[in-house]
Amino acid sequence: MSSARPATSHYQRSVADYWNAEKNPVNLRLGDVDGLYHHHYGIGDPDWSVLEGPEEGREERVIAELHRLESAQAEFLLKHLGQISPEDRVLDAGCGRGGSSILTNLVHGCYVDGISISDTQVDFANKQAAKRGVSDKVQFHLKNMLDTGFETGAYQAIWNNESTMYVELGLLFAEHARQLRRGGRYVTITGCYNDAYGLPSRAVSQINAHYICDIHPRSFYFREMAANRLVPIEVVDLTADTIPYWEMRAKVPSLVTGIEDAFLEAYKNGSFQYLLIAADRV
Ligand code: GPP
Ligand code: MG
Repeated sequence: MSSARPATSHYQRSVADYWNAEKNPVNLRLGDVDGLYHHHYGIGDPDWSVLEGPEEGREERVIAELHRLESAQAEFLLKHLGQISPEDRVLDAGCGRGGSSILTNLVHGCYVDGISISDTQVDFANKQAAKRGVSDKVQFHLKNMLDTGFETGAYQAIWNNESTMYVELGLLFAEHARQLRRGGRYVTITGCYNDAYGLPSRAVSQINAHYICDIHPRSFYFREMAANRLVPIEVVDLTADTIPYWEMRAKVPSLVTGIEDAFLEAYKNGSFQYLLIAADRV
């Protein structure tokens, strides 16, 4: 597998095409608030009063509020990375436009590698790092998270923020275990389908079709971590914390992408769960 051509299958190339073309206002306008461009959802209690009050400025108020909830999600993930020193290297697998990577460098001052199979995202993220003057420590690369070519044992922490549903978990965790040093930390925030519900519900299947992804069952995460020297230390069910984000997002016509009702239905019927899983590399 060559790093110069990171999308190695027809499937991966179709995913790269999606992200190379993607310009959703819900991502770009939220990112414009403070220059942290996220590709994940929000958690926490929204301030519903932003929808009230004068119509003038309402859209900006909701954008700022949704962005605050998405940043809260990234900060929550970041809190689970464990001790990170400025000399440490961390890896953002499926970095999107770079928001989580830049935030992690802001908080810890560490070296961050972000990787994506979308060259548009990698270029965008590197421009953001340059704008902030952190390109010496935060670098984005066109790479496949299943075969990065990065050094073995070089990373203190690795995370996937809503990007595991694009890959086979067994291959992913084997590569993460290789790159993490012993005692390092792996964290994911992910949407998974609930084994206790059964197989994927219609709403889960609609989410898969919308993003061209393959949402895994909850059980696969633990099975594949256990098989790859990743031992869970914390599991947080964020389902109830993310529903209000979707309820607010669904109320803003200029931001909706059409997938909001499927998320709300999937979370509310119990077929889909939003989880943080943190694991130690042993
Ligand atoms: C959000 O990206 C994340 C994904 C597309 C991966 C799928 C996630 C699941 C939990 C199933 P985004 O911020 O680009 O999405 P949107 O454009 O809808 O805001
Ligand atoms: Mg988004």
